[in-house]
Amino acid sequence: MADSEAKTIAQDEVNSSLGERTQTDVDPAETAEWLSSLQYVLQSKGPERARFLLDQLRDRAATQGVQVPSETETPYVNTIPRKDQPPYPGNRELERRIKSIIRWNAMAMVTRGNKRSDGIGGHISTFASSATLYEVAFNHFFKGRGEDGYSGDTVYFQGHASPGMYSRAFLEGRLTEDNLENFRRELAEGGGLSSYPHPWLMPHFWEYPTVSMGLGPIMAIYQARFNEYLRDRGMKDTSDQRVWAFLGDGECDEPETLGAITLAAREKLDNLIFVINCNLQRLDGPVRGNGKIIQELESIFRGAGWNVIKVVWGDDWDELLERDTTGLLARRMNEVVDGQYQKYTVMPGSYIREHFFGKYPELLELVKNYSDERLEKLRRGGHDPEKVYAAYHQAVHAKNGRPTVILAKTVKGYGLGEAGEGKNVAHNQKKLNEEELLEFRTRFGIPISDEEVGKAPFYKPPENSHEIRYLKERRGSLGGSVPSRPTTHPTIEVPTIDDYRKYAGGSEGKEMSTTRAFVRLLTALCRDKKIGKQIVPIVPDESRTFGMEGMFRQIGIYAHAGQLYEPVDSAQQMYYKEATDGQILEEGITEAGSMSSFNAAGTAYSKHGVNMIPFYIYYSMFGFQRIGDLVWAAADMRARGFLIGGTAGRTTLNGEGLQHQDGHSLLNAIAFPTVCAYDPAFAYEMTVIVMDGLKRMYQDNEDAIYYITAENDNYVHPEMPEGVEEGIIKGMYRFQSRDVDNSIARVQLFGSGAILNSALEAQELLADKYQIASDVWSVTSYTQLRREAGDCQRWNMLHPTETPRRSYLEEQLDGVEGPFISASDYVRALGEQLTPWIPGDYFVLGTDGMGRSETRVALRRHFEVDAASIAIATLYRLSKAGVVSAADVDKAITDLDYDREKPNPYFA
Ligand SMILES: Cc1ncc(C[n+]2csc(CCOP(=O)(O)OP(=O)(O)O)c2C)c(N)n1
Ligand SMILES: [Mg+2]
Repeated sequence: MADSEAKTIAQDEVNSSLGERTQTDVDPAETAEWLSSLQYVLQSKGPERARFLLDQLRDRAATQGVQVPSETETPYVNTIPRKDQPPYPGNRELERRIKSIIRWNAMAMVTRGNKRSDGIGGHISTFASSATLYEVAFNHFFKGRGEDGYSGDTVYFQGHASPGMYSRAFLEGRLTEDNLENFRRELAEGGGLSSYPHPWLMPHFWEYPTVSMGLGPIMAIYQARFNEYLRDRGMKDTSDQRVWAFLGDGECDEPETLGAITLAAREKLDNLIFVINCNLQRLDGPVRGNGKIIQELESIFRGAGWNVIKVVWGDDWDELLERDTTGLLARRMNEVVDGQYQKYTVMPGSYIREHFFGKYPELLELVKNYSDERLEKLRRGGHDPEKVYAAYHQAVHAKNGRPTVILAKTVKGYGLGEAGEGKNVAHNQKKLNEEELLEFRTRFGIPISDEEVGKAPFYKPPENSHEIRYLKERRGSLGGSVPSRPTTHPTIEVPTIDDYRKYAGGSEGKEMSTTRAFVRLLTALCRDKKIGKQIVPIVPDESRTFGMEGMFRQIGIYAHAGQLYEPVDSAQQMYYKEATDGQILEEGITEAGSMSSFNAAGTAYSKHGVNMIPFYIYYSMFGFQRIGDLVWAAADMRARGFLIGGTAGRTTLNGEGLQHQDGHSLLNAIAFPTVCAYDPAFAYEMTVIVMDGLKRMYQDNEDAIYYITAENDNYVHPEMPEGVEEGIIKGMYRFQSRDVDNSIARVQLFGSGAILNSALEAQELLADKYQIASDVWSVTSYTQLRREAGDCQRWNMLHPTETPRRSYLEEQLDGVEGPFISASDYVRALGEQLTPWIPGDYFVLGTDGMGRSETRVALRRHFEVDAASIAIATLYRLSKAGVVSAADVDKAITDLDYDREKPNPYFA
């Protein structure tokens, strides 16, 4: 190699790859020698060998104490050089025309919607920035469901790019003009289109909801892992099914977006591709005005072990980069911060010449033959189909055991010109005026006349046009339209309660918890011949808390790699067994990750045509409260399965204190329409509820999620009384009556979960000490009772002349006299839901207030849900009814040694 050439390389290397980190070269000749050796190896042996040698050098230097920080950031240029780009397989011109029409209709649907009814909202700028990213994927990569209906890729679309997806579906003939017209008007005649991806609202179309920022990416990771799980366990061959997540650069600030990326690398998920639309803007302004989001994300993902493909510059920059032999242009690219790049997009070419190239005379020289107009048109990589194609191609062929992230630089509001391109207001731009429409139309060559354009009409080429034929042919050859979701799917036959009578019995005098009862049942279900294999136990590092460690050995913990070590407890029966076909998803300490697994498993019926049955068992405090948004997404995507809130109940989990004691997850659950929430007291109640859930969700095909609290209080469980199954499922049944000779009154006591025992104790107390008879009811679900009662009431209101319907609750309490006293380990609002339907005086006790560490006995007194509290409340209500005197109540308070001046737990 000539000396001068070596020098150029040396300078190039130092300048461009080290960027600002230029150091003084104390011995240029020596540097040149090393670089020339590298050049030789590269040319004669190729890049693999060069990488090997560099690794060796770095390792040797490190062992000699030379600190060589591992570089996770590469120059601010495309990862794939022009010479390595594969040829583009499609018809570029036709694809551009199709894309332009899709852009137009996407913009038109938002504009029309907002012109017709101001404030309907929608987004134009996000899809404008990502149209190329989607279109290349639609034309060449996304695999449809295929003939069996359950093959194909899973795509998590960036939520507010949905107008683009509808617009494409319109051209594909899947949506009508009326549908587009009714974007965000879902109650309009003929049906509308949901604002964002919502399978609940468009069950034949959307598969996975995304628009709550950060949930798409984390769910995509666990979906990709679940695909591997299905394959490793021999449930389904998912090897050809990829998972794509499209997300925004601003969205990367959400902890959920990046919080699980190491899992993807650790689990070697090369079936997973993230496409991050780096338009450098979020809602209010730049994502990293003073820095560079692409570089920041590159470091993070590379450090986490992902393949990173940067698509920064369009092909018109290639020539400039190639002509710039000094590496100065790459250096300049690296110097400029995102806020400034955003400025360049809104400024004329003369400004770009002066401020970008003008920093160095050499760069000005480089573009001296470029007109200002040409400088202005230099494209960003995310708008160049060939660059995007090259990135996708590399991502799907990488197969190197790593997930891939594509960081595509784009312009927010691309093509909107004055209406918002690159402007801070772009995100909230909802409509274009006549002039802007005209400009948009002309820029993208949409065949709409000047007279018509102001109305922003939709445009669809004829069915036999090249555009429509091409687009349909492409989707046809890729296995059909994306997204799509089947509305009928296979169901399975599940075992019945009769098969599980053994688990619906009593504890034969022994004490145990409902958690223990649940784990026993789950263990048995995992062995069930009909459904055992389909069960997916999910735990976030709490198996031992719930006494589930016995399951480790029995069914194994899923680990793609198997078990590469001898577990420390291998000599024990219940050792920590990891296996490639393990069944348990032991997620570590991540409730968000675990819930994402639940969502993947809970939608396997519609995604894969395989009914998987997730049981996600967790600390109930860290459920709805912590990851409620993912549960909301689960409801939206019609996920099915069981959420088991362990260590539930504000006073039942005692020692753990304020942060752990859950007295409101059942309150939270009220708000989730598909969630059926239960608070069982006994083993048989637990079993009846689980068996009912299995039947309804997997055999009867109902969209539901069962939330069941499981508690750690040990007590004796009775045998199941005759005929209570319906009551357990519907929400209440009379558990035990106590008559008293010459009783002064009869009262109704409601109890749930462990607090049913307080009600039973109160029953004794009231009978023995105060001559009061009572019935104790086990209320397994206030919420289910209320839902049904409310539904009947609504029907009766709207059908006033017809025979009124009666709810189960009303039927049960027909002719029953109060007072009714309710107590649970949850906030009073839970029980108070029933107020309108209770046929008499109704008084609710509950655990409002902050938790604390204490014994159960002390806590139940503090929160006023123990037997004495129930007895005092009963006497108080009887005094209001004139059955006992105020003095009697006063005496009881003293006799029961009740501190009447104790602080109100509400505020304590
Ligand atoms: C959890 C959550 N918080 C806030 C929002 C409101 N929101 C919608 S889009 C958006 C900005 C998105 O920016 P970016 O991710 O960069 O996407 P872009 O539109 O630029 O492609 C925000 C804050 C949301 N949808 N979800
Ligand atoms: Mg953005």
